[in-house]
Amino acid sequence: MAELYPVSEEWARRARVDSAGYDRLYGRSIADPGSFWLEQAKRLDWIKRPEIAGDWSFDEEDFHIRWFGDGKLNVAANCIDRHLTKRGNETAIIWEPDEPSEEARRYTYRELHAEVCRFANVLKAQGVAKGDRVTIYLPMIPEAAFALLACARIGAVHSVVFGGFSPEALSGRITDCDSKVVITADEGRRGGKRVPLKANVDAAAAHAPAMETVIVVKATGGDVTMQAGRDVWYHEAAAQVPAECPPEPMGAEDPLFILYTSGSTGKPKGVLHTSGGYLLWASLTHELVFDYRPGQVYWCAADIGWVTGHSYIVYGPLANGATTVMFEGVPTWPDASRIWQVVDRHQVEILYTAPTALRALMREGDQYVTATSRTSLKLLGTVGEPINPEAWRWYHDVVGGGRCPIVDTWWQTETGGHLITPLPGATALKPGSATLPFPGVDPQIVDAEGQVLHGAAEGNLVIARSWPGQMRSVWGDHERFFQTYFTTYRGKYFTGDGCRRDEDGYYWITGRVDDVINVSGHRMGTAEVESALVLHPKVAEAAVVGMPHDVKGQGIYAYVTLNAGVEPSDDLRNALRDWVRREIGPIATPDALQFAPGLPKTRSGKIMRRILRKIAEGDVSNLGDISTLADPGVVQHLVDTREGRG
Ligand code: 6R9
Repeated sequence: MAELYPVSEEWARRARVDSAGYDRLYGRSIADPGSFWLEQAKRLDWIKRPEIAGDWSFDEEDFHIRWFGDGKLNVAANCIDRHLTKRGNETAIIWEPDEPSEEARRYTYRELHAEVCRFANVLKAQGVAKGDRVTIYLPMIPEAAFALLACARIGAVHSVVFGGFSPEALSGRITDCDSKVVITADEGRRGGKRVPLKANVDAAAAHAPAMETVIVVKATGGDVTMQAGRDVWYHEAAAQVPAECPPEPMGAEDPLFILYTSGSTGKPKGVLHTSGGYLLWASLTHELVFDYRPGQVYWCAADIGWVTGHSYIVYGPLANGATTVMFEGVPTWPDASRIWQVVDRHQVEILYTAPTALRALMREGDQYVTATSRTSLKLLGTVGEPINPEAWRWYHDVVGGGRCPIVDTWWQTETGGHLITPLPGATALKPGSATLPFPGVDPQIVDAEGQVLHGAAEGNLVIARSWPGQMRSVWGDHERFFQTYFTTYRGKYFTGDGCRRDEDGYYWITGRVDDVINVSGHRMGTAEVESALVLHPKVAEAAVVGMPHDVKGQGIYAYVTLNAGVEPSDDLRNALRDWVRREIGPIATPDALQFAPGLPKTRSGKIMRRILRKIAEGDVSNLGDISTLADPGVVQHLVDTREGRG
């Protein structure tokens, strides 16, 4: 039986929600969602308060999802302006630079207001208007937060592209949402290394004809080429505009942002989130899951390029008037003490990070942790992938000194914020379980035929009703939205995750059941890596699967069939790994690449990934039924030449 960590008496007493409180909230949210959500909506500042909560149907004939559809608000005003009278002089953002010897920078809510207004005016001066898409390709500098909020202020739709993505990946995303303006920096810094962001934008330009203007933030002072008529220095443009910009009134269902994410097939999808429901979800979950109290220093150590950075560095915390830490660097540089030093330096009380970072730090040894104080810490959080109980216990015992509850938050780019998660004053914890649904969330476990399984059960995780933070569409392809998420199990949102529910009703996410690999908490579609590989002139065919990886959770294992006459070699293997890195970005680099004269296929030509996964895992004793293969002989050959065998 799994260990149980009960809620401490102090947490039960002090927290916003205790166990009875959770039962009440959850019960009301399911029994009477209309009045429950209108009540919750009061936490936002509305220009026009909504009178309708959810209005949705997951059925094909009448498919639609709307929340607070008659409400009007501005997201940036909710994150900044409404705090000015009470907390104008309190710190909104603490920015911790890559280089530890440099001073951290702090912005009060009043300063944030001025920065965001100025940025918004620069965008307006460049012709950006309500509804226009703006691509943001920035490192983790304060301007990244300013840029998001500036878009929200004028009603432009931001699309953040992670700074680790290649020019090819960037141009695809600029083109897909037709953004005329791109915001970047001269260079980024991470772990003492420079990332040539502006040069990447220049390289992307050839394949991004929509791009007309590039706004360049001077971050490092590194050399860049400015193209006259297209490129604008941010600091020069900002000097010419006022620090006041009225917030644009937006419908609750007006788009707030697009964020591209990998699915099992095709190109990355532009996940679309709208204004009212998303902000409500980000803000409510941030307050209840982290039990956030005014004045606390809160740090989510994600990158703004991922949804975690959107919801839990920027929108959720700032909507709640929090002090949010933005960290430019990486956990392991200059050494494995960095995270804990930053915790001490800024007296961080709430820390939110990913299992992959914890595993990487754990293997460096406890001394990097115990050399620091960490007495400020009260609560720890994790996100991105299932956390193995060993890493959970290390986080709890060594990092948190046994004092801090851990909230293991399960959610997705598509869900906008946490869906299955403990509440620290309410939920007894089990290492490795995301525990129980947040109020309003109706999870079900279904079998392959869609039968709902009750009680303790294992199967696929679906969500049976809409919640305010749910994505609203795939940018430019509403049909794909419906097809991807609502056709596997009719009338339900399919998460793509496998899941077990135990006898206490706790949920245990078992990982993706589709062709998505979770590398260090980042989603990679196998199809994306395969199409990058087959672009190479020497490659005939490629199949990519996930494999277990000690630190990354999952690694990428590629099987490659070469064109006739091309000889496999170590040089070619390295060249192909580099090729993928250049096509997509470093996170997509295959960890193992095996040359395969043939791939196991059914007679109808379908690649049998089940078998490739087993070989990649090294689990070759039980390959199951291979009798349907067109040529069973290829399997033995793959087993004999497996990468990293022995
Ligand atoms: C927020 C985020 C979503 C996928 C999701 C699942 C995995 C995220 C998890 C978790 C187990 C957790 N995942 N959190 N699995 N426990 N606490 O990560 O969004 O990048 O879209 O990934 O990540 O497999 O389906 P995203």
